[in-house]
Amino acid sequence: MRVGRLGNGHHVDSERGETALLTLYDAPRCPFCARSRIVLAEKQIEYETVVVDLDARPDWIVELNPPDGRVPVLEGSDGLILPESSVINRYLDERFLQPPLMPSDPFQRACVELAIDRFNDRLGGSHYRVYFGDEPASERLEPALRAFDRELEAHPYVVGSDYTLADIAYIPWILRTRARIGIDVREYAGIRSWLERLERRPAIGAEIDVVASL
Ligand SMILES: N[C@@H](CCC(=O)N[C@@H](CS)C(=O)NCC(=O)O)C(=O)O
Repeated sequence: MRVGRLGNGHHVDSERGETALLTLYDAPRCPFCARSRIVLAEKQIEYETVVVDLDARPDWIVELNPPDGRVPVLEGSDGLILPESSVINRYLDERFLQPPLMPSDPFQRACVELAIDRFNDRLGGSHYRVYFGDEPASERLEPALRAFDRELEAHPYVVGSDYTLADIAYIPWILRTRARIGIDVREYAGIRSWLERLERRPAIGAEIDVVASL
């Protein structure tokens, strides 16, 4: 791995030391970035990482993704600039075909889109309310985890029987729940089995290492 430093002070990691066609503006602690890191790893795409300091957000990231400089952002050497983890992931899935992370059946595909669209309502919103100290976990997060657990007891992945972008959309918060919120998600049997299935994937293993290093 090559580690460099650009003139404006941000780090560049290149997985294989070759010229990268894609750059991910990234932050290790950011679960939205984790979604795109996982897809890039699943598809073994070569890319560079520019780590953005979320505590001292540089002006150039605000210019790249106005109005508030959120990460992730994917940049291509062909001029492509894409913000939004779910948009980035759909683009990567269509541009790099293997392994496919969307079902071929149109209805199943719609279900994956729905699960990703509803992430905030189903889990993300309650996760952040507890994380920011706005309410206790018992209020909405624990019921949300119980509902998620019931779904995963009914089918092995977030949508049906295959691993898709929907699993990748949820797993970063599940991996961060214990450290951020103090809930051991393995107490939920359905979530535990799902985690065990996902942990066998090197792309998820790499994200587990990121979480452990935070
Ligand atoms: N909807 C965006 C959300 C990205 C996001 O909120 N990223 C956080 C870091 S985890 C961020 O940059 N927040 C802006 C801020 O903290 O000012 C996505 O899916 O990519």
